[in-house]
Amino acid sequence: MAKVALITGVNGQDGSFLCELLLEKGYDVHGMVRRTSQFSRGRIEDTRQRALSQGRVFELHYGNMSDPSSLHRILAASRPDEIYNLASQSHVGVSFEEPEHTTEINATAVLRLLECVRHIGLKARFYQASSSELYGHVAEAPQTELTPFQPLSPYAIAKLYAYWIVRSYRETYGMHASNGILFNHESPRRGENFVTRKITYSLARIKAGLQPVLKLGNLDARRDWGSAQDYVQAMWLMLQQPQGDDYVIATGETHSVRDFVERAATRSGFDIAWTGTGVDEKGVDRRTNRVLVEIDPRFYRPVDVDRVQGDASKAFRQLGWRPTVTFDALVNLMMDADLDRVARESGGRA
Ligand code: F7E
Repeated sequence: MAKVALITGVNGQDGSFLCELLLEKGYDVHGMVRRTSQFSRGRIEDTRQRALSQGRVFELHYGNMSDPSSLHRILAASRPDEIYNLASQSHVGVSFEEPEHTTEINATAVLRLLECVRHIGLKARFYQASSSELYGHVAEAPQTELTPFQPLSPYAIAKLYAYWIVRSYRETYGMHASNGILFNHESPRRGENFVTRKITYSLARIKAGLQPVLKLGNLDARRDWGSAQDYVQAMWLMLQQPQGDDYVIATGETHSVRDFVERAATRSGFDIAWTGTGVDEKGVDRRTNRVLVEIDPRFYRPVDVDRVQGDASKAFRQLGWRPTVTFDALVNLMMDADLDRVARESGGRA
């Protein structure tokens, strides 16, 4: 019998890669999607059509992390062996504007889902999408599973609750439940309001004459950026272990937003030089003197995590996991995908 997986947030970047991975591994896949007024299955529709044409099970269920009855219904209907909780209000900046909603989805709803699993009496293994944001005001670098958490944003504080409630259910009820403390992970499927995708999409549009300039906030923030496709492998590996546990998933390299802009600009045929400081800083194309990047204080956060760099030695050792995509390769593949996409969107004019 095929194993059954349930993915919440299946239409997100990670959900879309994970459902492809699980279908390849022979799973029956169930996904929870929110009902919205607009079509919200863009990232998974092709995979779903392909799966259905091959007679595979890839079922989508309308539900909402705020609605216990929908969680109950979906769990009872799918009876999963593995649950991947990827549903989240995933934007750290937005969490300062919608702190209660963020807490509801990223904290309370995780407890709600765990309680539903327990009450139905499912023996499902549970993966929780935890985050390097937990480290916040970083106590040490690089960060491991033992580094103290000092979260800064409403997003991170809600995710910290989720982290602990998952550990509590593991320890109290003997659930096979794991936290994947994932550092930033990107792909051409990343939402356009995250900095990496915003950079590659905007540069492609500037190149095509569709956008005048790229406006950014903090250029000096450093992140450990890996490939989303690599990271969903780690999620699956966690649930194949004899016991639930918590793992850092990261590349171990740290780069600034500025580094990302420079590499993406080079890939798209610009040669960027920086002038000015603070809000007056600009990124200028050396060849044409054209301003490509400006600072817009609207994109500053009230507080920002400064230096994120993970040490995934435990995952290397215990899961046999390894990142396969370097920083340069990641930027290049995202930049190339957006250059292609914008060329298609603009009917070849680019
Ligand atoms: O920001 C700076 C911003 O929004 C990265 C989520 O997946 O990873 C992600 O959270 C950095 C920050 O990701 C802009 O201030 C500058 O320092 O791409 P981001 P994030 O906040 O690191 C963690 C691990 C998660 O768990 C989250 O769910 O870039 N930055 N200028 C900007 N960021 C944005 N979004 N837009 C700007 O214009």
